[in-house]
Amino acid sequence: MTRYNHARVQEYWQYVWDAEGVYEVADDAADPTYVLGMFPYTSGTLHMGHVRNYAITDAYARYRSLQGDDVLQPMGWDAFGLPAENAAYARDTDPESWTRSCIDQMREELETMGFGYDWSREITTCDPEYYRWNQWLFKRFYEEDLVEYTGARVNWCPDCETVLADAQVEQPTASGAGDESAAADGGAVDHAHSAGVCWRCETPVERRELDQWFFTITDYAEELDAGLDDLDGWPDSVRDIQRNWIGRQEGAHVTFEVGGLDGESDEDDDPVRDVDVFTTRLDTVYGATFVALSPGHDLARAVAERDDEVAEYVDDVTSAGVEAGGTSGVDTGLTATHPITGEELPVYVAAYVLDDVGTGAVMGVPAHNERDHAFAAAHNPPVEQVVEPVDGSPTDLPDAPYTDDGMLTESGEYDGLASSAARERLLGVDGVESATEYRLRDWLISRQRYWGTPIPMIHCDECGRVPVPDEDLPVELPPYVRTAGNPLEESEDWKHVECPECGGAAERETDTMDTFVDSSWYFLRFLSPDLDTAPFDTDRAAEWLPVDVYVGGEEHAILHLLYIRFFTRALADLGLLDTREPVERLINQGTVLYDGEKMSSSKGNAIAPHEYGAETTRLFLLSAAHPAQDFEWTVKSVGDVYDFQQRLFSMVADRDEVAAREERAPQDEYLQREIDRTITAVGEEYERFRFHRVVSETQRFARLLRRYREYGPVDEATYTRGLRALTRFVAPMAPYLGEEMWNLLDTDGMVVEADWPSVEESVEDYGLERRLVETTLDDVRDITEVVDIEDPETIEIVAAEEWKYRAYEHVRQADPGDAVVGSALDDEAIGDHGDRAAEYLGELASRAGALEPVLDAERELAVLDAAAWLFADEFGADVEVRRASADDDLAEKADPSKPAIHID
Ligand code: ANZ
Ligand code: ZN
Repeated sequence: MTRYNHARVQEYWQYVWDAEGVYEVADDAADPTYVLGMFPYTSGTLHMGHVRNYAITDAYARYRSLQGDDVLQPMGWDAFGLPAENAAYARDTDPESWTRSCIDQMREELETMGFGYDWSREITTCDPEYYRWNQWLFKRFYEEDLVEYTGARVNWCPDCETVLADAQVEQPTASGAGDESAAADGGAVDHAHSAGVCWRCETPVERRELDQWFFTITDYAEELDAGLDDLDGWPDSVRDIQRNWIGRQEGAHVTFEVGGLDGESDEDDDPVRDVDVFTTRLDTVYGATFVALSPGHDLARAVAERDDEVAEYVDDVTSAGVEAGGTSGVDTGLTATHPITGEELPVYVAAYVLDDVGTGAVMGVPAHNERDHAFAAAHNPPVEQVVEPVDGSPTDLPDAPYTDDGMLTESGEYDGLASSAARERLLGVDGVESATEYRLRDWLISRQRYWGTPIPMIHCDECGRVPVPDEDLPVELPPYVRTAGNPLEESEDWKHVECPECGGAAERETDTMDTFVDSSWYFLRFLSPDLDTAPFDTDRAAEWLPVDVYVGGEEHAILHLLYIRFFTRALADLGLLDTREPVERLINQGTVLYDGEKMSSSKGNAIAPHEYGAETTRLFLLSAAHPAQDFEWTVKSVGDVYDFQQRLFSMVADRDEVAAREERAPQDEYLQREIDRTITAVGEEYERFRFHRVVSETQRFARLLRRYREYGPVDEATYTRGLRALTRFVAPMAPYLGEEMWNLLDTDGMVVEADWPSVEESVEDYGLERRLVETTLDDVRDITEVVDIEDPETIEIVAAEEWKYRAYEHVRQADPGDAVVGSALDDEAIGDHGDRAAEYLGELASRAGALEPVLDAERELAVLDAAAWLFADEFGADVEVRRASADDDLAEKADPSKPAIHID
């Protein structure tokens, strides 16, 4: 047997692919297909998760390319980020050198794996030519009011010494932080309003009040939510996670008139103010016994101006002296008039009310809400029940709130109404307006770190915040200085500039952008990577977008995948794009496990992608499971895949030793059909990303080819057609093997440039055909066993009489309730068979709903005929295939798709 050694051929093929530029795609491609794997963070080594991600992407890209598409599959580097800074600090180097060396190593590893990237489009986010466009886009967003600079109570990681976005604050996990991606899938599923840990280092997050830069993603909350309904090509799980994160809430704004402000302050000449609260439980409005404001609420700040107690409390909360979400609060002494009952309610400032949720104010209903109840228990407001269980069952009030819907009580004219009906009716009342709020909050993008894109703003005492003029972009990072804080703060030369407006002394913004900004539009840069007048070419984007298939890990369900949807819309509104959704089809790959745990370097159970050979590894990763499934790495299965590669190779390599014959034989028909069937099946599996099924189809087909060859001399044309198809089945997953096999088959050109094999005769019903042969073989096996015939001499396979197929279709296609037996008997071809027909029809009618489709009479006989050699081969007997006739004693036993069998 001739051995295949991919380590020995891979460099050759890489060289040829490269020399011929086979993966480079023209900008103006006729049939553009954009297949993209999430570009890697530049950690330095490729881990198994990467390889799985890119093996999936590459297999599909190569398959589409065989199908004739012009496939763009680019690769680049998500090169900014804190880990590089930490590594540089620890190793006494600088983040740039560190990152560049990581990139070189990872690029080489990717090339070894044989992925077909268009390297002419490589991009690196830490290149000034790239991040310049982050700055340019920031400025366009700024002009469109999509940027806000505001003081905020923010999440601060004391260990990373930076602010974190909400989505980067997680609930602590048991396992501890791992590498970048391992940490990211801890599941930032809920908004972390209070206690939480840093997604990267799991240090408990603190709250700080800082001036920060935000992208106002909330402007798009409604659209981002609604758009999910149309993303049919995305996994439901990701859509659900996003929907939950955006958190659309239907409810109402209720307006309370707050008095008691008059005369106390000169600045406050407005004696009453309207305060809107947001509620999802308007039905409980009669039970409101207080109003609570968030510490950041305008009115709370106004009161703090003149009330020391309130001022102190607000101060404590913002400086993290008071835990958010607790029951702390302070009475403002103000009163709010209930818009319906006219009652005067106390007004508190309370930490459990969040600044940026709803209106930043709530009506407190202690009887029906947990947080309000807890707050009321610690302060004075009474608990007044206004909803009771419909079935009259008791509640724990006033000790515990009753939070379910029910029937209204103590609610004036609304008594007796169900909660849901009351919510609708109350919307008509003065002071109440229906409202939709979103839990999503604005995207905090500033980071007090070095290794990111400098925010292109200048702070001037005279002019305020002034954008850096476009012609001065990029604002490049100054040389790195090793310091515990933010190196940009230490770069005096860099920091001090002239104000672009007044020419006076001013200072640069020293915050850099969240690196998720870099990855929010990188897929566009690949389309025109060298363009120096704009971030991307708008016309080209119109050709190539949306991305046809995007492959990556589910840990990005919120952050990255929400940000690219936001960016795409913002860019469309800037007139730069004409599409509003970036990705048509999303594939989330599952996790590679080892001993039941996620394989990762931080767990010490990682296997290097090359340990078992690059190509064997990628083929194994694809064959082991559906892309979305987690699966266990087992050495034995890797070995099986290696053997599979060897078998395929030797079938082609040893082809000359196969004996050929001139005249056609029945098994040639069978093989022709099976080639057509397998081409169809494999194509469907590729299209559905079921690479594990591609592998099993390919294995099955290879077995058949070997059997055909061993059965006797082959028909050379048919056999070669089989081998050529086989090669193309496997080439998208094992590209080196594919090229070697193609080459040995004396085929012109390379398999990467070949066409997908064509089907000679349509095989719509290939599933039925295969099943017929399989079940008939099984039946013969059963019979030989039961009757204990060791060496059968003859096997008769007898297909049913033709009228039975007619009867079968009659019943199968009848509507339920039809008198099908009678009407079928009216058909002479059936009716002529008298009692036998009536009896058969009755039997069919009794299981009418369960009748599977079957082949027609002629097709069934042809399929069995062509498969006869398989029976002869397996049982060493003469095989006769024929149609039953009426006087046949086997006729009674033969039904459509269930031939009668007689063995001697
Ligand atoms: C009155 C009420 C009565 C509420 C009741 C609930 C139950 P959920 O509950 O998560 O769907 N809310 C509104 N704005 C808030 C803010 N800025 N900070 C904290 N809480 C706020 O969210 C909706 C509820 O959250 C709202 O409905 C409001 O309390 C509270 F029996 O209003 B509800
Ligand atoms: Zn100025």
